Amino acid sequence: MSSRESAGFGTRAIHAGQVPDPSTGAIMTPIYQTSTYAQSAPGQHKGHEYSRVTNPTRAALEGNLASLEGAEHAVCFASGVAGIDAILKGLRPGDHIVTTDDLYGGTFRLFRQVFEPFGLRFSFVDMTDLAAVDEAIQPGATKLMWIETPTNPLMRLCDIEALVDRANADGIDVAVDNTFASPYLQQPLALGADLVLHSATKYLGGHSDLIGGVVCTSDDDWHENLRFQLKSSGAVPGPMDSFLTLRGTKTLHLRMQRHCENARAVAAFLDDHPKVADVLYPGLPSHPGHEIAKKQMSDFGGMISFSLVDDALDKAVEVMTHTNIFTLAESLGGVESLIEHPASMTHASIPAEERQRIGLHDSLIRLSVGVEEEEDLIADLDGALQHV
Ligand code: P1T
Repeated sequence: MSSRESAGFGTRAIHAGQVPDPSTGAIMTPIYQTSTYAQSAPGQHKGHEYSRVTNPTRAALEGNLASLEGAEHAVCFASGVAGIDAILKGLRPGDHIVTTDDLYGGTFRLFRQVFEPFGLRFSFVDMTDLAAVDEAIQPGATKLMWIETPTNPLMRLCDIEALVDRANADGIDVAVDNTFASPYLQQPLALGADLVLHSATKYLGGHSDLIGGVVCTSDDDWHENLRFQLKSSGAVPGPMDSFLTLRGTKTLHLRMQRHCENARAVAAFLDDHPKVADVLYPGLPSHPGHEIAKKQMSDFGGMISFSLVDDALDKAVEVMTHTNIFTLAESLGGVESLIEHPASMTHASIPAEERQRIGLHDSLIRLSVGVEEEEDLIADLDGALQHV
């Protein structure tokens, strides 16, 4: 390992996977905007044949992200859901998956509406409840545990180490969607997980200007399978998006520090506000997952969900339509603060009765706290809360 690759997180964020361009010395990895590569004779090339299979800009990004997750391999996809899709295609009809019942709506839709009809079987359980996980496991049939932590949007904390222990006892592989935490705050592979998935659209890219995904693993069989899926199904990120993600990760450590600081202040403000009922933020000592968060995360992240004392949809809409800095929009993890309504936006594909069952109320508001000035964010929310 070169010293760059064994260096601290912030140094690897900037350098891992990258060398100055050998032909020009360009510091930034070029955007290799090409579909194919000249061969001097059939099969004789400089490492790349066709950009669905490999591309130098994407390869640099994969080297960078593997380093940040402490993985042997990273495989980049055109979106987060394309990465999830590739993992599930490594399973076979009849295989059973145990997953969280609170998870990104698009993941739920992919599981329920795409893979169930192809014969995969899912149990959606509250993974903060180890007894419920235990009960859901079907020895021999359960092949994968799919963990999201913190969960989207209820901010539940699943104990990765405890779940890995339970999975290992039955030879079940464990995948962790690490999108909300980012590799800066949480390293699931070091806790025993087999696969880590990111929507690179979020904190990795960090600037709300791309859609991307990545799966990191140190398991050679999974790596081979993921490469096969990428090559065969073709959900590849383009060179421009790979470049933008690579540029984003250079400041990941700095941005995450500020996201955490700002979210801590916003959560404390909301927690004290007379019109706010529940504040779901793992950094609050009152959060039921606070101790688990302290154990497996180095800080508590930039995501907060909250509900109002007056638990009515129209009141939540008043808040969401009266912020000036927080923009009403789906997605998260960018430098700018966003506010959104999970029930009608990011989680609308989860049936209403299922949302009610897991406690995803229609009045729930989700914040992605950006890296603006803390006092401006608090003043913005304070002003919006005066409308209810
Ligand atoms: O949007 P895409 O890059 O395909 O990533 C999907 C995805 C996967 N996992 C988690 C935890 C996610 O939050 C997402 C995407 N989420 C949103 C768009 C959102 O606003 O929650």
